[in-house]
Amino acid sequence: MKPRLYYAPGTCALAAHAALREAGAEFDLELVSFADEQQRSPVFLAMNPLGRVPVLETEHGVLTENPAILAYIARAWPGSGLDSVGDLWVTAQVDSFNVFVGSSLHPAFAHLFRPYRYADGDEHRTAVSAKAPQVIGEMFDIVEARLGASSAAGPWVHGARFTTSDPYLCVMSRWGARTGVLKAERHPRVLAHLALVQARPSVAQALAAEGLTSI
Ligand SMILES: N[C@@H](CCC(=O)N[C@@H](CS)C(=O)NCC(=O)O)C(=O)O
Repeated sequence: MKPRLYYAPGTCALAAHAALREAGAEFDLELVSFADEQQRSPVFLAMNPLGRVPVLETEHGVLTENPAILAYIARAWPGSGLDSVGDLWVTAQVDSFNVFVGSSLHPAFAHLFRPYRYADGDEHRTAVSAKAPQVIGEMFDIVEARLGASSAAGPWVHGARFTTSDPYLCVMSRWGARTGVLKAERHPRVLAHLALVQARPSVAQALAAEGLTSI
């Protein structure tokens, strides 16, 4: 059975989408229309009770949560450019970075885009959104320093090797650039990394398939 990725354009599902292409996987893409609230349909909620993409349907079952999906993709296509399973430390670093994105950077954006999850009432929601750019900026400061440390070895998050951390960070950086939180003078390495990742064929193809252009 071919894996099937449920996605919505430009969301965090873009990371798994690009990773599947980078791995050379054959897969099906299934659009989940947020405009039609399809992520809250009973069929979708049966796969992911949180009502969120990405969801990856595999021969083993249904998988949710970006860090787990990205780890699965990297391990399920051995020999692909993403496979780092043979290297214990690289794999641990990739898992660490991806969990940081999933548990800290991404939720900081959720405070900006979806404040209703965190507070009731317009005044409180406005306050939640207003605080978010500061927190996101501080998260990107950590990423900026991280890219500085790995830049001697190569252009990617983990140095010379392109890993799932690169498309995952790319999604966050697209949001950071779009919202103006990323600033050229404060986050030059993050923005340079964004341009490089978007130019990578697997990512460029994923963007095109989702009807998106580079930022
Ligand atoms: N922790 C989840 C978060 C997934 C997530 O927040 N997905 C967003 C898109 S970026 C979504 O589907 N939102 C739909 C909604 O909130 O209705 C993961 O890492 O996979």
